[in-house]
Amino acid sequence: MSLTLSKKLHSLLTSSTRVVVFTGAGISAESGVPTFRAAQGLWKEFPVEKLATPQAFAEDPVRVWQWYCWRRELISKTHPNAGHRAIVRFEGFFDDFHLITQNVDGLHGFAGSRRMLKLHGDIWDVICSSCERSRLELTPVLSPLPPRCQCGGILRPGVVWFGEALPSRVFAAAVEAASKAQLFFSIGTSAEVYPAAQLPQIAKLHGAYVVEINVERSALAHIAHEVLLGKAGEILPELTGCLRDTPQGLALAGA
Ligand code: BJW
Ligand code: ZN
Repeated sequence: MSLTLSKKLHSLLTSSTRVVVFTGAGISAESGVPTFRAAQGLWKEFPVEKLATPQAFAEDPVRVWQWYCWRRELISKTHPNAGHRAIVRFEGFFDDFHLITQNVDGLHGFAGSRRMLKLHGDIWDVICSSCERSRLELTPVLSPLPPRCQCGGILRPGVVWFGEALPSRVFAAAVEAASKAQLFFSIGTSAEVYPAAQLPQIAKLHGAYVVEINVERSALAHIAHEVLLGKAGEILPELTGCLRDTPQGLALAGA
């Protein structure tokens, strides 16, 4: 695939210092992690209200944990792809760069992204429902289920379910980054889940140039200044491939 950059995007890529990348499940699709809302997505096979709500966990923690163990095992066999790696390169290009992700799979971190705002938590964290202590638990399949904390409380996956508030400091930092961004990329998200889906809107309202990268137009496409249709793992390396460091700052390769 060969990407032709618009003049505007070309100019913003070389002149912007405040850049935000906002990702969803589509960035990990090429690694083999299922997305949520596609025809073969997670929600088509498993009803969300039975698995990703606090009510579902209260009703049947073992059922919920079985689903999370299955996903943890699946994700543990995957690797970051060219899209994740291109975003790591972005971090070095722009003075004030923020990666905001809705993903819980950890692949951005495994690729080498150092600073991330994780809006929906992390599937590798476990939190005690009683004492609220949290810890990283990298063994994919836990046994016995449900796992228990040393205080005796039931441990839960460290993710944000429907009806739960996003971590307030993380969301506030994401809103601030979106508000200050000159260039905002929304990548591989259907932009249907709120409040995360407000971020591209906030960025646009504050003057950012909003670019969507997706295999199909999402719910936010109508507000984006540009939609780059295609796989994130193909488009993102083309974008970073255009850029090189110069002593004066950024330039386009070959310029
Ligand atoms: C590719 C590709 C390739 C594929 N390259 N692209 C209005 C305002 C505020 C809230 C609400 C509201 N209306 C309704 C709500 C409530 C609710 C909500 O948004 N519901 C909507 C469904 C309508 N929101 C909430 O409940 C949130 N909490 C909340 O609002 O709290 C209020 C509160 C305040 C104070 C006290 C108490 C409460 C919480 C939302 C939590 C979402 N959690 C999940 C599960 C996380 C854990 C887990 O993984 O198990 O997060 S749901 C799921 O959706 C997951 C994702 O992060 C999230 C977004 O999905 P995403 O990433 O966009 O994936 P897909 O599958 O939808 O899209 C993939 C895209 O990739 C597609 O577009 C493809 O085309 C594309 N693609 N291959 C590029 N190769
Ligand atoms: Zn505890």
